[in-house]
Amino acid sequence: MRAEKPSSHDDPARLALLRYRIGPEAILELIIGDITTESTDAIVNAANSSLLGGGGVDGAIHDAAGPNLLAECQQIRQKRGPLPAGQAISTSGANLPARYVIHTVGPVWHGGSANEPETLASCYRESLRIAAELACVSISFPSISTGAFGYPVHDAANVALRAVAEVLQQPHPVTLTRFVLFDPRTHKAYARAAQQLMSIAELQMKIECSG
Ligand code: AR6
Repeated sequence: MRAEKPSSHDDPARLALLRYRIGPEAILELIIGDITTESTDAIVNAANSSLLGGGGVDGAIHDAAGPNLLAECQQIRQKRGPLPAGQAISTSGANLPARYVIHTVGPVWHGGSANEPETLASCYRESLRIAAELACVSISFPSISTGAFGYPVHDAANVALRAVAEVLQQPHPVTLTRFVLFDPRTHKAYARAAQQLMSIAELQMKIECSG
């Protein structure tokens, strides 16, 4: 992973844009913002197993998407039951700018010895797998599990970025992965994790220039 300078085409309204290159052609971005306004092909929802909505980013996505999103979630829920943590499913984007919403369930933080890192990594891997199946080239993630589910944000940022970087090291249909972080503290945690990740030799990451 290499850091890249934002280009002159970037929207100046993008707060705190940091950009990195992963592997041959994937771009990873960190911004501060509201994921419901993103026009990437897919946005990811940090849902709960019921799939029937909730607070935080889940509530914001359902509010912005309108009732058709809930209706789709209800149908999926009826068909397959609750969604286990670490898994993901997709719906349309309903009234959102994004074409699809990928709903995943992060782990509730129980202190770190209940497989939380593996479950959290699985959320990111599964979301990218589904995005590829849907032929998406771009996806936006929130910081899964670091709100109501209580996952410490620095640890979650490391797990999240590493999981994404490992997938995108290989050729992948998704070439833009954007983390839309809701507050400066979360953005800072992800920026720090990105910095650490760039020095991990086995992921072949090195800094090219700083954004
Ligand atoms: N855009 C981007 N990020 C947001 C937004 C937004 N509009 N709103 C909040 N965040 P949380 P979790 C951030 O609690 O920890 C729900 O009730 C928020 O600041 O939304 O995975 C679900 O139904 C935080 O950094 O998700 C589940 O029951 C991050 O999103 C439960 O919460 C995640 O916080 C899931 O908990």
